[in-house]
Amino acid sequence: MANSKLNQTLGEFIIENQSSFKYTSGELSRLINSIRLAAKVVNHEVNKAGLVDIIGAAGDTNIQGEDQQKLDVYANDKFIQTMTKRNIVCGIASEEEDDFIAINSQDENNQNKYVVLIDPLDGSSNIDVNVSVGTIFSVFRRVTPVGTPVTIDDFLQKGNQQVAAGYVVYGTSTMLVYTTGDGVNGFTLNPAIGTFYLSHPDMQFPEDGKIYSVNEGNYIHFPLGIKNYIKYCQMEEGDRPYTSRYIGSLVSDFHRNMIKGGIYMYPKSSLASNGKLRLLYECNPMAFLAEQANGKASDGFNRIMEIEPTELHQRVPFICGSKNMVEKAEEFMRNAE
Ligand code: AHM
Ligand code: MG
Repeated sequence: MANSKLNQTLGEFIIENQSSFKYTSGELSRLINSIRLAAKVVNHEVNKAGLVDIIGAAGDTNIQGEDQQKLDVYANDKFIQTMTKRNIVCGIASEEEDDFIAINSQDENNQNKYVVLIDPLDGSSNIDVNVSVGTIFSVFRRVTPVGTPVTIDDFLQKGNQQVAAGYVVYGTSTMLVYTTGDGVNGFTLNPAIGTFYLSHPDMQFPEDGKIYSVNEGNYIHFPLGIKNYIKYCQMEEGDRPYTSRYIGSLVSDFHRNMIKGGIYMYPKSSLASNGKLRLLYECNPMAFLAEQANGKASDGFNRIMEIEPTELHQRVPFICGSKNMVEKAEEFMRNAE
């Protein structure tokens, strides 16, 4: 891509690419714009987290007499508020909420077509120790008729029906990375002026990688196929041993692996029969991004995006990253059956 593209702002990029999206009502563009705005507000708050001793911890009252909120609650409120107030979508499901939220469900005139599923602040246990966290989002067209209240069916769609997905990583710099099904592009926030710039056009997972990311503390509880694959990663042969890197923030581990080449695994274990990660808020959007970036996402046997969801907070084992690495892990899973 020509260097001039790298000066493009996210706002310009959205306008320029709106027409390449197959449903060109502009609604999806407004939706990405609202996520961009909420991301900036949350970024500002995340960056202040280290000041907690000075401005007060969650549960305290701040100098303006406002209650300090936990950051994950704050992020949840900001994303929901932004999308609701601007009347952008017809429904939202959040990892932080027990049930989905119907927007203007009584309003027969609600013509919005999209629902959003969001994990507002993933990896939030990392905040206290100044480690990157992220926001993950997934967008579907509703399946029930426009103008009627949204139902659970609008949210329980297979990942292969997603029209957009992305994440924000609040890292050494803050980035918004998303896809609308036409590749993956990454935008870096210039905090001085509050603008996202296209910094990583057409992101691609290398087909092979040398990084494996898994919580090895759970090793003895993993299925045999995963144990064998981990041993394979550690074996001295060819380009192995691989390097182990695990931040414990899915967005950051995924982001690094997409740039450098690697595999992320959160398998099932004898402690958690379906692993930990949520199909709808975490795995589906990351799987869509991975496939759009020439990578792969699997539960060990099946493509993540073909799993039929049965409930909002469903968990699934998750293996995601460079294509050849994921296929090798799947081979180990099959051979251990
Ligand atoms: P969360 O949604 O409660 O933040 O949990 C999801 C996070 C992922 O970001 C991360 O990859 C994983 O949990 C880490 O879990 P563990 O500490 O069990 O390794
Ligand atoms: Mg999460």
